[in-house]
Amino acid sequence: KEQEMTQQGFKMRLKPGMAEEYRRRHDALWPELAEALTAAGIHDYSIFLDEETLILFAVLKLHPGHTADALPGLPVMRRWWDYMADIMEVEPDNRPCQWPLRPMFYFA
Ligand code: RM4
Repeated sequence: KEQEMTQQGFKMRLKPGMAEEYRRRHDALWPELAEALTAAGIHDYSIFLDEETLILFAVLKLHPGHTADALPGLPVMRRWWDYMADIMEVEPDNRPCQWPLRPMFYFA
């Protein structure tokens, strides 16, 4: 069977008035976090903001054999989530509230 590229979409939510700060922090993504995402098999990762609802729409691709499920156990991921917790809606442990999105269309 041909190995398929997996694509995932999900949403998160920004706190009001934080768009510029969110953008600033992601423009300066920590190199060690970028390395961890790449090592986990994540690529082509984009986040868009719906200014009206403050929904952050994320879409990413996962290489076959990815280890994205292990990311929450990495100290650098936890440090990033702690750092972001003041500007995003988060769970009690500071991971961002995250809602999966249903794939409806893909055009390659
Ligand atoms: C996001 C949030 C996500 C992380 C990206 C890089 O705002 O923390 O969990 O994958 O940053």
